[in-house]
Amino acid sequence: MTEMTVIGASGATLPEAFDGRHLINGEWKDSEGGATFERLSPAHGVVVSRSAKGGEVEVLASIAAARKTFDEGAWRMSSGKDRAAILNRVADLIDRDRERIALIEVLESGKPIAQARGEIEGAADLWRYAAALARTVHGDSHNSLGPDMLGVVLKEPIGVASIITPWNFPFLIVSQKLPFALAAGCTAVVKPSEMTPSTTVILGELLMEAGLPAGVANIVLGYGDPVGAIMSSDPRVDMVSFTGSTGVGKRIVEAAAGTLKKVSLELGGKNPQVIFPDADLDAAADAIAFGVYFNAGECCNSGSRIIVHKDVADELLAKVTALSAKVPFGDPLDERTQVGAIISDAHRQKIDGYVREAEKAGAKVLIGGSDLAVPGMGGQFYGPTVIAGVTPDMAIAREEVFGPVLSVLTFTDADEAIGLANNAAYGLSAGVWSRDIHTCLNFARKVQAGTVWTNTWMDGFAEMPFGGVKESGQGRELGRYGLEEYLEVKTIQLRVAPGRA
Ligand code: TXE
Repeated sequence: MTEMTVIGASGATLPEAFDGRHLINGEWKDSEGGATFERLSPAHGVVVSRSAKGGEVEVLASIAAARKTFDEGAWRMSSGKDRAAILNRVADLIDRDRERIALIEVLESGKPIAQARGEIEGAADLWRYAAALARTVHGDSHNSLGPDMLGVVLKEPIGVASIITPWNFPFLIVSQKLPFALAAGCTAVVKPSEMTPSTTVILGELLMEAGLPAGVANIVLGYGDPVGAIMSSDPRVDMVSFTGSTGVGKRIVEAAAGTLKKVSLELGGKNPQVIFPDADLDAAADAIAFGVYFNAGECCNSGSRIIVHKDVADELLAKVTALSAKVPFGDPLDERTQVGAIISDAHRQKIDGYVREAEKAGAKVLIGGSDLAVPGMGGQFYGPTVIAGVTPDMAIAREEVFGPVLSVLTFTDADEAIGLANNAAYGLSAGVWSRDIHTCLNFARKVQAGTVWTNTWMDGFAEMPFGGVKESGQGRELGRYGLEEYLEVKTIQLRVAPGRA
């Protein structure tokens, strides 16, 4: 690989553009007609990858390969032990290639290198966890149906899974889905976001190296239209697993309805954290700053909405604003950076639009609220932003901004806080800060969210199921539930001759 130097603030040398192709039935393929698309680094403004641009031909061939491989049965009937061995090998290869994967993740997404490394390590852990689950696939039996009947309940792989992923955590999110599908015995067609395709291509290389049979996992690069749309409607697909925007999630449900596919959706969030007056305000401020600036706020779990008791609002805001002023931002290749670039200029404008609208409606920008010029960088950055005086009627209180922007609302009693927390179409995650466990549990039971963090924010474990209620989605990833998503129940009823045993 020849090296070229780019003038980034870190002075790093960047590899030449990554060439990505489709993985169809175990073979690397260009698109028919040679169509490609390019990705500019959102931080550096240089071309970092060139990918084959999939169309109908490539997506139909991938679905055909996944269908044929599933129906032939070798993979779905393989032992959990054999599937686990492959998944564990993939995990080892991810560890081996961590730096290479992290670098491309940074270049395509603009996220800080330290956070990208954490993401790749977390992904390897998910492949290992799914490997362990592969050996636990089982149903149950019924021996109290009468003297001549025996009932057996099997858990079988659901079939061909379409896996469609977004740009914010490309390698982690594909690893929340694909290893669980494979552990269950499914075959898959995977489409990464057009913004961040390359680490999924690297994953494809690792799958082949680990010995995954041809056709079990296929990768098509390209856009939602036509690739994602066909993956959602084709009758040969049994299930769609999607992470992305709520709008596209709804379109996928419509597309899947024609053949009644199962659809699993992990969508947006407007995640509230409620801070009661007895909370440890230093710990809360730290977690709030981390939770809203992690991945530049481009995170479904972003703690973007603070609901703080009036008595401690000033003190908490002073702490959060001071931390916001110190967050290291800039070149994502700099080891110290904690807030990198915004994924695209269009998205930067969307973030700024929310901030300007809130200001017009009477909210107050305490810090940030504008683009950041980072010397030596060609990409787009937005400053860590805290907005106080937000009221429930403002768009910024209810809609997903997906940027480094914190909205602050206040409350006076617990019922009001819970009402404010539930005042959004989303229900992904929520947080509560108090030293009183009863306050925390009361909130945890009444808040409409898939995950509730108490006196902490954004911890994640392979063992703990993750997903949302309301318009944040349906279905669960991770934990045992993450495997169950890809399993179907089959009932076998046997009439046996009584007394022959
Ligand atoms: O997501 P999209 P985008 C939110 C966040 C962000 C907004 C837009 O608010 O600002 O979504 O981001 C594929 N059929 N989240 O535009 O469009 C697409 O190619 C099938 C929240 O990137 O939802 C990509 O692979 N697939 C979120 C994937 O869907 C289609 C993470 C996601 O793209 C399709 C990212 C179609 N009709 C954004 N159209 C989270 N939950 O974390 C597009 N796609």
